[in-house]
Amino acid sequence: MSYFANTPVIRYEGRGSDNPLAFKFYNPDEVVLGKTMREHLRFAVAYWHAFTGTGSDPFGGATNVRGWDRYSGMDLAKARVEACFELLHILDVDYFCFHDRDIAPEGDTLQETNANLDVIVGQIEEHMKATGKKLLWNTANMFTNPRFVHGAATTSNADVFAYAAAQVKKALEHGKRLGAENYVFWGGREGYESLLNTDLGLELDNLARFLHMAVDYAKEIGFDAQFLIEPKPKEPSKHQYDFDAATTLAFLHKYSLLPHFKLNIEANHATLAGHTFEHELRVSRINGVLGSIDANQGDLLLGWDTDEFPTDLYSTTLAMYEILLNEGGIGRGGVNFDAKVRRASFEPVDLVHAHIAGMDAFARGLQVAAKLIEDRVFDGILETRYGSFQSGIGADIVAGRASFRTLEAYALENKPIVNASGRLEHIKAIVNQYISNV
Ligand code: XUL
Ligand code: CO
Repeated sequence: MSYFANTPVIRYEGRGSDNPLAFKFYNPDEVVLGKTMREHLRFAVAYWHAFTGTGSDPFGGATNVRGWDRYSGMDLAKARVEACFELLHILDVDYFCFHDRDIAPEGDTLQETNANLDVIVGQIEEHMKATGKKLLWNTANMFTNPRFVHGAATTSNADVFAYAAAQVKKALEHGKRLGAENYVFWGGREGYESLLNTDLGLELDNLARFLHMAVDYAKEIGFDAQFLIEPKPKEPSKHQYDFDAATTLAFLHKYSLLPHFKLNIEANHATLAGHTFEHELRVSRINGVLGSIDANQGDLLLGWDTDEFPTDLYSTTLAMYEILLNEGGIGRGGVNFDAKVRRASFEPVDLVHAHIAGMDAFARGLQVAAKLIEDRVFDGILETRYGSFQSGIGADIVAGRASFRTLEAYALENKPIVNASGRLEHIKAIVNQYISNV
C-alpha cells in the first residue's frame, strides 16, 4: 500500500534538471570541505507537520488529502508510521523527529495513553531496524491538551507539574529505546499572559527543577542523547521563558544547567523574536551551544509562526556558514524540517516537492557557505575592519594590558580619529555574486 502514489526514490540530477521529482543541488555523496552533504546536513522529517497536520487554520478545517485519513484511533496511528517510513524512503532522508502525541492517541488515563505509545513505539522500532532510519530527536507535547492551560513545568498547578514529569519520563524511556540522538524541550506553554497573576520567580525555579530532574533521569536510565532547548519568544503564550538564544543561555547559566544542554535554533522563531536566523545561530555558536536546527522560514508580512519550507538561499547560506564554523558542524544535531506545506498545497506529492525544495535550498547554502569559507571572504573583511586591535593600543586592550588611565593618556594625545567605511553594500553584493556563481 503506497501513500505517495508509488513515487520513486528522489535522486540528484543536477541544476539543469527540470524533473520536479529530482534534487537539483542536494547530492548526498558530494564531498564539501571533507564531508559528504549527507553527513553535513543530517536531514530530518518532522512527524507533526508531515503526518499529523491537517491543513486546518483558525478560519477553516482540514484541506490535506492523505491516504491515512480513512483510519481513526490506533489504526490511524499505525498507518501514519507506514506513511512516515515511505516518505523517508522516497526522500532518502535518514532521520525523523516526533512528539509523543504525534505518534499515538491519548487514552482516558495516563496508563492507557502510555500503552498506546508503547504499541506505536514498538512498530517504529521494527521499521527502524528494517530500514536503518534513525530518530534525530523526540519530545513531549505538553501544550495541546487543555490540562496544560497554565503551563507544564511552569504551571500554577502542582498536579500538572507531576503529570508533565511523568510524560517526559516516558518520552525519555522511548528516546532511549529508539536510540534518539537528541531530546528536545520546547516550552509551548512555558510562559505567561500577564504578570498580574504570575509568580515569575517560582515558575522559572520550577522550570529549572524540572529540567534537572530530566537530566538526572536520563543519566539514571543511561539515555545519552544531547538535550536541546528550542527558544521561541511567543505563540502560543504571550511571553515565553525561552524567548531567544541569549535569554535561554542566561537561564541555563543561572541554574547550572549549561553543561547539560545545547540549543535547537528554529528560523521562524528567530524572526518572531526580532532576530535573523543567523543571529540566533551566531549567538549559540560563539557560546558553544549550537546543537541542532529546525529548518523553516517565516513571512515578512505575517507576524506569526508560518513554518514555511525554507527556500530563501540568502538565509540558508548564512545559516550553513554558521554551522560550518561551529565546532564539529551540526554534530549530533541535524536539519529538521519543522515546516508545513501551505494549506492550498494539499496533495501528497506536495509534501515531496516541499522537502525537495528545502533540501536543495540547504544543499545550495552549504555549497555557497563552503566557498565563502574557502576563499576567506568574511575573514578578510573582519581582519580589515578590526585591524586596529591587532597592534598598538588595540592589541593592549585585547591583551588586558590597558586601563582607563592608559587609555585616557592615549586619547589625550588628541590624534585625529580616522574611521573606515563598513562597506556593507559591497559585502552584500559579494554574497550575491557567490550565490549566483558558485
Ligand atoms: C513549535 C515548534 C515545535 C518544536 C517541538 O513552534 O517549533 O514543533 O519544534 O516541540
Ligand atoms: Co520547532
